[in-house]
Amino acid sequence: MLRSPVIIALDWDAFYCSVEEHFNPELKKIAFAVKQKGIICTCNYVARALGVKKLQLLVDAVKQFPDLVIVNGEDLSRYRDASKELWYFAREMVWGGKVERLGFDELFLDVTDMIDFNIALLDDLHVPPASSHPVSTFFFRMSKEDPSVGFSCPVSSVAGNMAAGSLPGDFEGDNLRLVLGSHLCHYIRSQILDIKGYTSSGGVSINKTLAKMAGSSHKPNQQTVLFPEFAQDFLDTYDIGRIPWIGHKSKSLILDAIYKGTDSVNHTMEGARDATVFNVRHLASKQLFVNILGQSSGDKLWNLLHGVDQTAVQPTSDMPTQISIEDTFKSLTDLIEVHNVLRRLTYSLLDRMYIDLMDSNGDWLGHPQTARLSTRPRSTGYYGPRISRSESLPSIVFSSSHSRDYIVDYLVDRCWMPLFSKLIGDAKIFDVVLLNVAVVNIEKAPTKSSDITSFFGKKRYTDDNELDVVHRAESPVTKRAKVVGEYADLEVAHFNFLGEDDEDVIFEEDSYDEPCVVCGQRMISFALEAHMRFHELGD
Ligand code: DCP
Ligand code: MG
Ligand code: MG
Repeated sequence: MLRSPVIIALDWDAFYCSVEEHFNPELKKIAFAVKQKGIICTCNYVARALGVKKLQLLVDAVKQFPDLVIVNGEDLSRYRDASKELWYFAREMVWGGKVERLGFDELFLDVTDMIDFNIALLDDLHVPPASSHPVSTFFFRMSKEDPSVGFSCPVSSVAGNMAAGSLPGDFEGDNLRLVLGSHLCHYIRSQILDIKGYTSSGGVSINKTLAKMAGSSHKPNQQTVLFPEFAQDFLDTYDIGRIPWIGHKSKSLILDAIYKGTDSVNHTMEGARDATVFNVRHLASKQLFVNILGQSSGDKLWNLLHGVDQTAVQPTSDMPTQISIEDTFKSLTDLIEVHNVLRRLTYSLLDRMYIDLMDSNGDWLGHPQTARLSTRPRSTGYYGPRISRSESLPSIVFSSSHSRDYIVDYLVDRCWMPLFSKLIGDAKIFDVVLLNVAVVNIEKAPTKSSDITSFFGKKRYTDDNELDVVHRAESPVTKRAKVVGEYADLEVAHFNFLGEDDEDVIFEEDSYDEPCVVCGQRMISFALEAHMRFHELGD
């Protein structure tokens, strides 16, 4: 019989807040929020209990909750580091390291092998897998080699919550596998809490989407298993916009198609159109989805509404595929300013490269081949397409015989500025709202020969350049530049609307140039997308 995978989805609770609390435990007791520019990007559960909402506008939140403590979260370094540490820690527990990261605070764990192995042991033991045996306990092995490593759990009850409420018809096959999965999820979450101090919400099911949705149905610090027989009932109550991977655009296209030609004026209004999975499934068809979204997306989204998601957990590699740093602006028209911004971004980019691509001996683990500069002309709007230009990354980046300042200046003058000129063309007059510097096409360094000489055909400098050695040793802790936004190898789940200095964007009410279509609040255009999620999330 073909067995379904067992997937665990983990999402850290109020993640940025948890990281802040980690460094300052006093914060645990008070209501506080983390802000990025004009938005509350998250708030702790103490604040949520008072009514503060994720992605609420900062001005609203402080008006409504004058005692709310605000922490500036525009420097992502600590969140990124904590995220990595938790990922590594969770990955240690999963056989074959089958762990995929999504954004900073979510992991998907494919624990199918671990469950298969333990189910075989369970079968050998002839432990009655019937719910009539509430005392049947089982030692779940976390190691194939060492039978003493693991934990005890009851096989006749589920750890945590059950989505859609009830026990399945039987405790066999996939159901039993998910029961064991729920105990494994509980064990992994407990280890993370006990050893790393972070709470999480966990979901367990037969695919990534169901596991993720199950996980977010009971928060914080809880977990939920979703048995396949209840999946459709569970999904049917959701708004389609709450299904992961269905974005605003797809949702509007789907609703427009379903309600096209409806006489009712009300139906043209977003809120009045029933967008539940149940309704959409009954009013639409797979063909309609394909017609409006194209074959592959149409198929994929239609399947998701039916709880079918065949995407495998793709273990995230230690080596990012690209590293990029960006900042957004209301308007940038001056070449000297562009130069200054590029310098600042390049310092951050180099720091990021030292942290992510260099080992503790200062040897490069991977070498990006290409430098890419992207921008977005203001004329195409704050969500308009990015335009990019690339060229070979100068190998001076890997040099240990030049100071960091020298490398930054070299990159800005010889790489980014020429690329910027190409991007703006002959016009000379420009107005851009985004600058993104990236290193891409990262190739793994040849094993063992961590000596980059052979790789680049250059003489390798053996470190007597103190400045550089000091810089690199220190960079993870003291020399972190403020990283202002990153679209590294992660499929970033949300729009980061970061900027380093508020001088780039003036947050006076009258500079809020776009109204939110739902609440009418005016705000910086590039914060709109994140703010819309606030409305989507509802209460
Ligand atoms: N984040 C962000 N911008 C967004 C959404 C989120 O910067 N538009 C950041 C802040 C969050 C982190 O990403 O702490 C994780 O996002 P989640 O949606 O998982 O939110 P939290 O972890 O904060 O809260 P929850 O307990 O609801 O998971
Ligand atoms: Mg979270
Ligand atoms: Mg999350």
